[in-house]
Amino acid sequence: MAFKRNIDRLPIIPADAKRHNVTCHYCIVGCGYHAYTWPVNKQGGPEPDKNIFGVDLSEQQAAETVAWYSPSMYNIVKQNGEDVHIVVKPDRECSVNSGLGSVRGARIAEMSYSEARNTQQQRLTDPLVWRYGQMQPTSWEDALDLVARVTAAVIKEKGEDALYVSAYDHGGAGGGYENTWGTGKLYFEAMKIKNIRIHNRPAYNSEVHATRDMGVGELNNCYEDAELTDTIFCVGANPLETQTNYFLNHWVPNMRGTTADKKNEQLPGEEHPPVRIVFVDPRRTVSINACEAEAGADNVLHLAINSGTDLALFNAIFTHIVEKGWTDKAFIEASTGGFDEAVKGNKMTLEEASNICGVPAADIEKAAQWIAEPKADGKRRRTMMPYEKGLIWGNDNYRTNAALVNMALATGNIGRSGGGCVRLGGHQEGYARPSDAHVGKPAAYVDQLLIDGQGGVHHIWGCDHYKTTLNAHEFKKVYKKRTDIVKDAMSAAPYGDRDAMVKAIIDAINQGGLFAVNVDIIPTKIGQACHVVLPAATSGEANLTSMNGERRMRLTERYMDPPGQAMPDCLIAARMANHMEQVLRDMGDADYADKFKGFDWTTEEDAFMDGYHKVAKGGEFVTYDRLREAGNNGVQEPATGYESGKLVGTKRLYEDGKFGTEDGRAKFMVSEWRGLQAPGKQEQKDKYKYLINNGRTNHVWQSAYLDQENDFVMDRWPYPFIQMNPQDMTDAGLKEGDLVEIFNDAGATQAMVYPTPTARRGETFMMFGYPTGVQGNVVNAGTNELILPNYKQTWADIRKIADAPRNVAHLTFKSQEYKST
Ligand SMILES: Nc1nc2c(c(=O)[nH]1)N[C@H]1C(S)=C(S)[C@@H](COP(=O)(O)OP(=O)(O)OC[C@H]3O[C@@H](n4cnc5c(=O)[nH]c(N)nc54)[C@H](O)[C@@H]3O)O[C@H]1N2
Ligand SMILES: Nc1nc2c(c(=O)[nH]1)N[C@H]1C(S)=C(S)[C@@H](COP(=O)(O)OP(=O)(O)OC[C@H]3O[C@@H](n4cnc5c(=O)[nH]c(N)nc54)[C@H](O)[C@@H]3O)O[C@H]1N2
Ligand code: SF4
Ligand SMILES: [Mo]
Repeated sequence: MAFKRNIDRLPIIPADAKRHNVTCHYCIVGCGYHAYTWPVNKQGGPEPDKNIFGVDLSEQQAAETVAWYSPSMYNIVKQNGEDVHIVVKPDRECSVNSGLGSVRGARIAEMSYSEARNTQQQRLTDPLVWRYGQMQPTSWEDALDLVARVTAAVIKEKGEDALYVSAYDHGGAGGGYENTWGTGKLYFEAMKIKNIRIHNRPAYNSEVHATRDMGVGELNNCYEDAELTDTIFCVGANPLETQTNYFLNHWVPNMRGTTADKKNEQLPGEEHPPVRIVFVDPRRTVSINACEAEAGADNVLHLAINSGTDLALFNAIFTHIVEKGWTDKAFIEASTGGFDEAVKGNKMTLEEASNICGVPAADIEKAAQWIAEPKADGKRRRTMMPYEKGLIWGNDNYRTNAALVNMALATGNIGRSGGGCVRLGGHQEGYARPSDAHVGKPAAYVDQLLIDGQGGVHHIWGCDHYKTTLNAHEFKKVYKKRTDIVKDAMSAAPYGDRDAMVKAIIDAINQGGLFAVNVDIIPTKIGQACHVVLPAATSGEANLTSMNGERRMRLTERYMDPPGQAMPDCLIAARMANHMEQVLRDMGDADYADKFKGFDWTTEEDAFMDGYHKVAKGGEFVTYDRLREAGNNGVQEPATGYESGKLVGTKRLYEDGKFGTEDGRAKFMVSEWRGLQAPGKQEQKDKYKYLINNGRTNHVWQSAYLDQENDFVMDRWPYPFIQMNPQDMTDAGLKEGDLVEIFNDAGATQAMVYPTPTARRGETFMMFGYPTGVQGNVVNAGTNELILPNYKQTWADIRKIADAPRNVAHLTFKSQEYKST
């Protein structure tokens, strides 16, 4: 193993170290951490009064002690210009994780920018502009002036529709209401940008339109519901690897029976049988393995459906539940509408579904029983239905989402303890923006318009389409060509002559060029095509608010300095607006300039008070001070008050049976099965041999933007893995670790073969968005009617490129499953 952390011994955290509240800025779960910092020339001692834990560290500590931290939780960073030691360790008192870290979160410290210890030296420290044929560092003033002059010239000449924007809807790492508000106010209030897309999909729309149209917000339960539930019906998700501590701290205890007291206390007078779990996923995941090990194989059912056939399965289960009379009639009557139409429209027999989904009818029937057959005491089962990207990036997204919510409504499992039909989630969330109504529905397919030569300026905030979009091969080909036209024009113009430079850029845009601005924390792949790169501060380097998958809102307090001149995104947006105002005034358009007023923020808190505090439901109760007091347990949104020095929140949505529709009734939806719906999918399936299913793995966070500079991760995954059935490998002449090309009509990419005996013949699973092999290259351009991508349904052929290279030689290709003890 080449992997080293260069740690000999670690300093003891002194008793007087500063402590900051931190919400992990990786996944949606939002585990609570504390960042401890203290001067670099000091350290604590083993005596109880000399260390932060107040215990005698010369004694052996117990196995689960909190008086401990790992090397990955340590670093040396700058705080107000001084070097300080930092330890970022999980908080035992946080109800989300109860002290658990994960293979991602436990590395927050070592993934920080450190000049003293050389970690994350890739971080951007200064604004960069294209000049003399390369990217050169410059001042904010210079970079923003260029951005504003080009942007203003283009929108004055061609209108605001010529400004294209790609912007996260979460607000950067760790979410951030401040940052979505900053960008939202700029593009939706000062301007009315229509050609805008979100970080993970090629348009500005909801991932889960249907549930919202039915009146059911997608984060409607709380993590405790997983401890109280009788059955979990988990769709297209792999929570051990992707919502790790939610799974470990709230699902597993229920499987182990350690939540029995909680059940008896909160749900008295009913039977609490051992929890059962159904997984709907074409592939066997380690989550399924873990559930079998923890709950017993008899209590776990894996419906290994054919890729993209969830809708047929849900309609069959729905139909069966209705036929058996296992619906919640009182709830349907009191709180919903459209039930009879849905029953009629979605009728599907177990056999029909079995044919489409490729799973035995008896298993579908069993799933229906586990979901809805009354318990031995005659009481209704409590069933939770979590879902994520296997459904969201799956075939016929809108209808499939509706079909799942139909099941949850029919069984009365929304707004009820132990229930919920919920997204498991991706990042920490932090959406607060002015209305997006002008964008329209369906929203513009931004990637396609860019490929078609539309747009003059492109602003990109914290996302990297080169790694993460669909039809990525084609996108990159065109994007490079268009941005090169502008680069060549810029190289030919004298940089110091601003008017000549802007004119050269505009002329190039008129010849089909595109001027691109990238706001990020590292040099990205798409950034290589950009003309201006702006360095953002990230979580921990700015104050940042966000909420997790149970709407739990916290403040992550700034605990270190951002690298160099980097600034929080909200302030970058504000400074961009200030420059736009100035430039438009210089151009003599005072009315337009006035629209860019109201960005006089100097801190993240200013952005928060202007945005979330004013526009969010319950936002008026929430301030930084109150969140600071609320600590790592924060408050569950929406806040409903501030009483006796505490924020009051909302544990579960819809407990009163009133939903988010005009009449307050949740709507059932007709959602008929119509095969592989997105253009080109069925043809691809017919033409190519392998399903290229794709998604995530435990160690890696997203497109590996930080992991790519972390030895621990790059040692394990120098290349993205593609899991293959060993017999398929033999047939294709492949050995473990070999590099293969994956190719189809949409494009080609590369991966490393990982033999996986549980993979079905002809079905592979590849890591998505990896720097050394982009799965999105082979995802075709087809979307659903609301422009939701269909990343998961991709088919291609595979051929060998090379034997396992040297940096693969040390890898293990063992199964990642574990046995029950
Ligand atoms: N370790 C780690 N955790 C993460 C992330 C990360 O990068 N790394 N990213 C975060 C983000 S942004 C997100 S959005 C979430 C995503 O979280 P998940 O949705 O849990 O992750 P994925 O691996 O994308 O996909 C989940 C499963 O969908 C299955 N699937 C594929 N096709 C189908 C289908 O047709 N039907 C069904 N039912 N299932 C199918 C795949 O086999 C896969 O096991 O993870 C978050 N958590
Ligand atoms: N094939 C395939 N494609 C997929 C998916 C899939 O399952 N399969 N999943 C989709 C999903 S769910 C997601 S979420 C997307 C992810 O797609 P992206 O959002 O494009 O990918 P990330 O790696 O999350 O990229 C985030 C970028 O933000 C930067 N960044 C991090 N923190 C900050 C910050 O505080 N400020 C700023 N300005 N920048 C910051 C990082 O350096 C990185 O370059 O991929 C989507 N694409
Ligand atoms: S489970 Fe998610 S939020 Fe928790 S530590 Fe791991 S990455 Fe962070
Ligand atoms: Mo995501």
